[in-house]
Amino acid sequence: MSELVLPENFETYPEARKKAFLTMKELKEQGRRIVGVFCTYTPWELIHAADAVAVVLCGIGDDNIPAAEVRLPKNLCPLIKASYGAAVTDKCPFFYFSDMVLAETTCDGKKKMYELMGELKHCHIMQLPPGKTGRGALDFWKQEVIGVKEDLEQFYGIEITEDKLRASIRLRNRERKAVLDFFEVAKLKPSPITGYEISTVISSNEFSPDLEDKIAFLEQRTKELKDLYERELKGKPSRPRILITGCPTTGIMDKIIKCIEELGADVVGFENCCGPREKKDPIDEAKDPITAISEKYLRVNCSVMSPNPGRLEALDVQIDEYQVDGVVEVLLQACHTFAIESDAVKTFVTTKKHIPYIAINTDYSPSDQAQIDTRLGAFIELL
Ligand code: BJ8
Repeated sequence: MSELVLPENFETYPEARKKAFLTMKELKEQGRRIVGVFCTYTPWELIHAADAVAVVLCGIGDDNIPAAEVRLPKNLCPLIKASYGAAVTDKCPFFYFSDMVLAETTCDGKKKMYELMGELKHCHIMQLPPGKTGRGALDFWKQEVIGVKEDLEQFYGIEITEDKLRASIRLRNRERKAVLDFFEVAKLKPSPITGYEISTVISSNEFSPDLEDKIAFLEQRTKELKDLYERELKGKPSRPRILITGCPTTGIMDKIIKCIEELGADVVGFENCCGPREKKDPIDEAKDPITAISEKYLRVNCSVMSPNPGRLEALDVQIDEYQVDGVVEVLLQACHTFAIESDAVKTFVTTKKHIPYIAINTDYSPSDQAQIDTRLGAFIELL
């Protein structure tokens, strides 16, 4: 293998980014296959069955936006701009060292951005049907899943056997359960974990590529938190409990999640792709693997699907199970699908669940932080 080089600007990077680059470099030096992913629709089991490591690509960072705006419009979702900006400037260690990218045509902005990203490295783009229930939607999506399998096989010169797929489904279902149990610790009242810790752990790519290590870590942390609750917190008063919904919040963890907790409430749940959305829904291990994988991922409740009634059903359950006092909807700038759904979400939360709701429209820049603090502070006082 030819020697792996780090990006030109490596020495100027912050320590955390340097560390991630070195970890990924080591992985490549060990000869591991690496596939970059973005979205909850990604059929990870196929990547795992190809003996490849799936890494979540960076879609955060206000500093990644200017480079993206050279080719992308300013009035575009910051997640999309940051994803492209981090890739094109060699600031995302996961993109830099991935062999290929597996992405999906979710919203219009993302799918057009992937055309530009495809100029940088091989991007396999799965075509997502516009709805889950439309005639032929599942058959169409299943063909796309088969297309991924074939591309991985051709790209790496390997065969993804049925046995490998079945083993990978079983392992990922165990991982799902461990992640779900970790999320559900916050159902305890008062919650023994901050929403900020939940977000940090879940969005981390720092786990060992061995999923067994990740499962063990999560099981251990879940146990510690339950013990902490029994020992010190049970019976104590709880702060107001917030559920986050809307767009992914990894890029605004400090701006929104930390801010809510510093203002005196606990973020206990996430009804977005940073929460248990797909973890609650294991893959059927008894079925033909390709069919089971296709069915599972088509069930994801994302606003890019029309219609998307499953999202309100999930909100209904989560608000009750996590004993939620108020809902904060995060709408990233120019995200039309979540912005349009927010009207139905607000009506549902306030008139069916009878709890307060607030929508925060924002991007990755710090310029609106003071305004957000004021609005969230007033909202929390209401609870
Ligand atoms: S399954 S939520 S991870 S698409 S916020 S880029 S929709 S304009 S991120 Fe998402 Fe998959 Fe859906 Fe989840 Fe577009 Fe909206 Fe930006 Fe978005």
